[in-house]
Amino acid sequence: MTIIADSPNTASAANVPPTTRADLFEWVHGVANLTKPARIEWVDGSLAEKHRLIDEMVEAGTLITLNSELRPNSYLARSHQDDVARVESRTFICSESEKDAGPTNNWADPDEMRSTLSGLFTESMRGRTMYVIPFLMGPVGSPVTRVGVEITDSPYVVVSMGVMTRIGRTALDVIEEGAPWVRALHSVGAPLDRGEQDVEWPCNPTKYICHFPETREIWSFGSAYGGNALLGKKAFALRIASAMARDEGWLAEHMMLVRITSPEGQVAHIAAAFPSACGKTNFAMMRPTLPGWQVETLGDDIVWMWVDENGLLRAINPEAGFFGVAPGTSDSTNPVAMQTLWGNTVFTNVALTDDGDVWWEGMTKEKPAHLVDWTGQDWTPDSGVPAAHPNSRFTVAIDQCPTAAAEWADPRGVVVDAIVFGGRRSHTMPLVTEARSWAHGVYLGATMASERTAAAEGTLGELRRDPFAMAPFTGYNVGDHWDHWLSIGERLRVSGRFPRIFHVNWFRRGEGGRFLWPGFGDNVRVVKWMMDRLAGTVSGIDSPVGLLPKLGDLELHGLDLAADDAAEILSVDSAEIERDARDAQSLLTLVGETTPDVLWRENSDTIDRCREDS
Ligand code: GTP
Ligand code: SPV
Ligand code: MN
Repeated sequence: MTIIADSPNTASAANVPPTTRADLFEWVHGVANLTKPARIEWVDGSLAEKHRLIDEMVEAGTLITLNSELRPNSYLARSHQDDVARVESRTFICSESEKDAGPTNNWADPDEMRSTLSGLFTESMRGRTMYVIPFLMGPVGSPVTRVGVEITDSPYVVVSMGVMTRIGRTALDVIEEGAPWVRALHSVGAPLDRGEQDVEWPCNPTKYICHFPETREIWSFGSAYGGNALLGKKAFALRIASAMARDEGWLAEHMMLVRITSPEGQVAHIAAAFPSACGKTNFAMMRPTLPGWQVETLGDDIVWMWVDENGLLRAINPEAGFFGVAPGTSDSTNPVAMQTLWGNTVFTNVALTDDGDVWWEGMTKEKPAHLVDWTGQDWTPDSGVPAAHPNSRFTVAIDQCPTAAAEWADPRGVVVDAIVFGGRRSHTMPLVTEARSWAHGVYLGATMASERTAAAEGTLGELRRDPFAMAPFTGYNVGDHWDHWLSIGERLRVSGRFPRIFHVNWFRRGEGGRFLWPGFGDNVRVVKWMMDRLAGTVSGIDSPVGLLPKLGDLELHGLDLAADDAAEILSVDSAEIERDARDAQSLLTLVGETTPDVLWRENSDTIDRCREDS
């Protein structure tokens, strides 16, 4: 780490920053002049630097050191109670024209927002260190790899960015070579006066997460949590990158990425888009219950895809770590995650056990008799509140994942064989269905819906349309995003190798609200059907939502699933699908003239099929 100066105003010629890029140097200096930090540090990504920052955070009470015998080199952070998830209502797309943001984003005039933000950022880093983090999204040498620089006044963000992305010299070298870079400015918005005692989780009740797609800029104020603050993630790798991808002809999507190998050696790469807290990490780390099947992990949250010179859809994971949902993770649901978390992990908002380890709802069948909950209060099973926040998370490097594919960082990426959409739907959508064509698949993605989770503010369980699981993440007009997917389809005609598109629903419920499908490792049974479809060894049954598996083609052997439940979960009720298709029309109408005609046609075809069916 290079420490430039105690104060930006005393920066001397001897303390030159580690860059020759005038635009970078000037930006850093301009931000320092605005935010007035006590000092500036250029982050180099070294282990020594990480340990120093961690030690400082332990000293400040931001991190609690876990029992090193149980969880080596691991820490617990407790956030402010009002800073626990992404804040979609405070997230803005500040494109020049409101139409470019589209009706599903919060738009704000870029000039007005710049002036609001300039006010908020004025002296916002007073008394704090301003860290400059060069970071790379994607492996060096990939055609879609992009670089950014995050400025932040939060050491928690620096350490987290170091796990989630490639920070420091590697990224700076790419900038030095002349690559364009994304400006990502972050402040917790909690200036410290001289002698003032800092709090454990500084933040500000006023929050703004702002994106300027034309100038490829991010300004984030007031939150230190997850996607609000780790700007390489949702802000860059999805909102800004999706706008870049539209302009440059590729795709930036909210997806996990895996390689599947069957016992017979059939290999496929699957990319799946599920909304937040709807099963991407669990799919990415699946331990299959069917013997001989293998799932290797390439990514769990974000995928960047492009059509290569041979007309094949290739994909990389631009991240280098997992920021995964803790609750529900256990040795039975996700043993691979439990192994990944053996050490070197930062946990945020989970509970602390009496022996200095972590716990969250669903980790063990039996609840511990005593814990300290995520708010720092004593907790017992009678407390009547969750011990871990429902959106509590772990931050850990991909290299710790025992099932990480060797190619997870291959700049050439992998060829995508299947794309899967899915959401949390208590009813209506079957366990799995296959799209009839690329256009029908784009329609399924565009109209997908899911019940709200704790990953963002909002009413839990409320059904909302979440096109491509990108509702909070598309940095431009959602209708143009649909059109872009259709145009990618046109380009795949060169090879004719269209990934098959599926829609899944692990979350259908039966009487009493119980899940009909066991999920997790048993989802491999659905994957097997997809692989059989790719190999052409099974046919599907036509239905209004697409092709369904024949009951006999879904491997249910060894599963404790009542015959009625199996039939129900694979069934489609035309009346329900028709109601859903009509409901989806309000989104197509809202998006208005930007909605591609093809999607209206797919919608009316769906309704026609429902009519024929009933
Ligand atoms: P983000 O990180 O917010 O984007 O979430 P994600 O899509 O990666 O979701 P994740 O895999 O972390 O799962 C979220 C919650 O759903 C966890 O509590 C899981 O235990 C639960 N879950 C995941 N897969 C399944 C499944 O197949 N069946 C059931 N019933 N629950 C699941
Ligand atoms: C999500 O909400 O989809 C996440 C967590 O992956 S966050 O990084 O906070 O966006
Ligand atoms: Mn996510």
